[in-house]
Amino acid sequence: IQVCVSHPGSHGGSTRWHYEPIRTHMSDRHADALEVLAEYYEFKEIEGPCLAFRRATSVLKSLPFVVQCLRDLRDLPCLGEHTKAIMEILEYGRSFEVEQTLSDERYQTLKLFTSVFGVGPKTADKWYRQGLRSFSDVLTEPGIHLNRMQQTGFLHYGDISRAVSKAEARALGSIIDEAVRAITPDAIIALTGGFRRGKEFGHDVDFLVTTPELGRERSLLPDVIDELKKKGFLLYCDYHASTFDMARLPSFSFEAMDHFAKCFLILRLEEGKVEGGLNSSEKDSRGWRAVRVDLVSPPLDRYAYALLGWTGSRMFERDLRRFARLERRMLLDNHGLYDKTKFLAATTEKDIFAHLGLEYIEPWQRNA
Ligand code: DCP
Ligand code: MG
Repeated sequence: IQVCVSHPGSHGGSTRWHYEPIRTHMSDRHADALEVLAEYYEFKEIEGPCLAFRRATSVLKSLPFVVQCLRDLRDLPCLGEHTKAIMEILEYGRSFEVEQTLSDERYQTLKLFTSVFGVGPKTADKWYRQGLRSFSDVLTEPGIHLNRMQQTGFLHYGDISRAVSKAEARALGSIIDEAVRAITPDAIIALTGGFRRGKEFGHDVDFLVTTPELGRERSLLPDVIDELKKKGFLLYCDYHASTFDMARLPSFSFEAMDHFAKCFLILRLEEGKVEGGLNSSEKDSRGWRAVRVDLVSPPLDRYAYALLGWTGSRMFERDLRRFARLERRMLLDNHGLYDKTKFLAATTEKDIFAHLGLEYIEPWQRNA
């Protein structure tokens, strides 16, 4: 989780740094190029190269300098054979491999279809194999059945595919705060996800909500959802009750969702509630927009683990789990940290880093 390399500017000295949100035009360009290739393999469901490109993207994003020549790539971890695209950009100003991918019909179509809320790579691929290439193809194809999530995805497509700003996330924070406190005044609420890491924009807004009373969190979300509905904020709700079982050990699979109660929402956000206005197109005069919001409700004794897990980034979480497993012979996931079968209690994220024998890493340092 820490990149340890020789900085090109230093003479053989070793520099350590964390994932940091230091972004430059050039490193963005290289990282974006590799992300396209990662996505290409993701759509092909070939995990190895997909993960390798994502790792390489993370390394590039974490560099405190701009990659300007091949020498800068020397000694960097995780870049290996995946430097071809970067080398092409450095040499010719563009990458042929990336351009080829971007003009690939299957890539373009899957990218388009998976941009709809509720449409994953499997459905997108199924539609592609049926010969569908555009939204109108999908919406007019007689044999296609859209589930409720996908119908909502198409209905609010413009709003949901538009980035959520920090000001909008703050406004939603107040709405959630008010709704949760109307149910239990002593609730504990935290902003998680990309906005907790200090990102300026996100695709949704993630919150953790719980109560000091153990067990009460199991029925908290249904009450909060009712409250949001009563206040006219709720456009869509997909609620999953808790299936959390204290006795179950963490899973090895990173991608598996945790078992806490959670809901995937679409909320109506009024212009007047957002400082500086909505992040909407100029022509949009409705005065409101739809925003994706996730609420997760862990029991208080697992709160720190849920907070760490939901703060991300995904690659940071993956690396932290890998570190726990390989370096410490421990198991970490959103529910807890286990040394063999012993659960290690934690009330804060700092406790978890201490259990792992790591220095505390601030949320803004977990960005790549
Ligand atoms: N997460 C997880 N397991 C999942 C989904 C998410 O552990 N199956 C964690 C890692 C993510 C965090 O939750 O960083 C929030 O998920 P998002 O998809 O909302 O990702 P971000 O908030 O980091 O980015 P953004 O919402 O801006 O796309
Ligand atoms: Mg998010």
